Amino acid sequence: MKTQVAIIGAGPSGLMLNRYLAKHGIESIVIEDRSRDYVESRIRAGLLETQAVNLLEEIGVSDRLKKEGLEHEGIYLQIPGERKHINFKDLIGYTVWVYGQTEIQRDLDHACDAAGQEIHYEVTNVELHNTDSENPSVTFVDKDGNAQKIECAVIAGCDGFWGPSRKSIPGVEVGSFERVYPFGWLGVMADVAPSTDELIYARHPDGFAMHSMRSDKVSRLYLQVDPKDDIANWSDDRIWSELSKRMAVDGWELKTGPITEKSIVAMRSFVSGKLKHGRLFLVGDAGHIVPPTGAKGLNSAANDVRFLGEGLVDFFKKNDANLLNAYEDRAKETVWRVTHFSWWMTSMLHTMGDEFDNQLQLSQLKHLFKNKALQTNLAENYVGIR
Ligand code: RFL
Ligand code: PHB
Repeated sequence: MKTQVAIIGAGPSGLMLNRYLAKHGIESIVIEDRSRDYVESRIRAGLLETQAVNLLEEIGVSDRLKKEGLEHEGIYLQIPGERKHINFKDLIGYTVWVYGQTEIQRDLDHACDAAGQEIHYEVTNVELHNTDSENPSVTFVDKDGNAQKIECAVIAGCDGFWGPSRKSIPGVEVGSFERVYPFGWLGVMADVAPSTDELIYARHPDGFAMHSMRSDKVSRLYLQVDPKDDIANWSDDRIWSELSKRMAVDGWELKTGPITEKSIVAMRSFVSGKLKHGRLFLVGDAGHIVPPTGAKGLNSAANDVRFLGEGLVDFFKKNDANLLNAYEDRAKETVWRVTHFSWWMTSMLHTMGDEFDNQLQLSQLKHLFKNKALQTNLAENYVGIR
């Protein structure tokens, strides 16, 4: 096979990039090691910032998002006894959108179907070759067991944190940073109307709790837990009672309902030492990971897609490599901003350390509840104005 860009990974990064390139008349081939069903049903992100919504609109996959998504003007932050609304729209004039990653994935898949874009699912033995030359290639074994080769001008590594692209870069460990947090999130999806109009981020002495949603009938909730805890230790009753306790405020009640999915995820921050090696470019989780407290993973992936997409358009259409060569620096500036914001939100809201740390967190939240400059700073980072 021959194409301009070989895209490894059919998650949000891979397919957003595929659609962006297609819109600009640039050809790409996508390969993915999982099945389409598996990728479509992976429950993850829910919160989209303005620039991600703009990108989806630009590549023609925002119709359902605009119809079924929920536009939110702000979030609630909470300490025991006090819930404070931070209104982004009033503070800085921007809103955010609640729309599940499963839905974005489906919309992207359907857009690829409509365009006749082939995606090779369930491939194995993916290997990258000659990435520091002008003729890189990707080899793999297709679903039917046939050995395949894609010859291309550029490889986009959109294969998430565990994929082969980053690992293929010599010396990538140099300048890579990782922080593994001593807690995880237990996430549940429940068939019950949300008990709140906008997201609640609650700090509680027993641990962080969060209330998000997917629609007016489906709630998404999270609890801070030990990352090594076994989900089997968490009955539905125990989950609801812990959520109700950690999010309690006078006059408010958490509605409960059937839990349809529950799992525990570890939390880490990671920034790759390199996002580029010759003609290989890392996009999204392949190059960087944040804890979900700032809702930045998918949003910064969209940011990478725009920067790489712009670089590739100049490269293929104007024979100008300047923007493409600037990709790593442009992307990393945002990556470090969201890395700091996600770390800050995580550190302020999760229970860790001793009583001194607890008092510092509480003091910071109380200060934020009163101080408009701090609220504006949070709002700008949360909606992604950079
Ligand atoms: P993905 O989604 O991991 O997709 C990578 C794809 O590459 C495939 N792959 C391979 N393909 C071919 N060959 C191989 N050898 C391959 N190895 C892997 C994988 O199967 C997969 O399909 O990365 P991508 O596309 O960069 O997208 C990143 C986002 O998925 C991620 O950042 C977000 O989900 C993070 N995140 C959130 N981000 C937000 O912006 N807002 C949120 O509200 C938000 N909430 C969350 C989140 C992540 C969470 N978890 C589970 C970590 C909430 C949670 C709980
Ligand atoms: C979600 O809806 O899954 C979600 C929203 C905001 C976050 C994290 C997760 O910060």
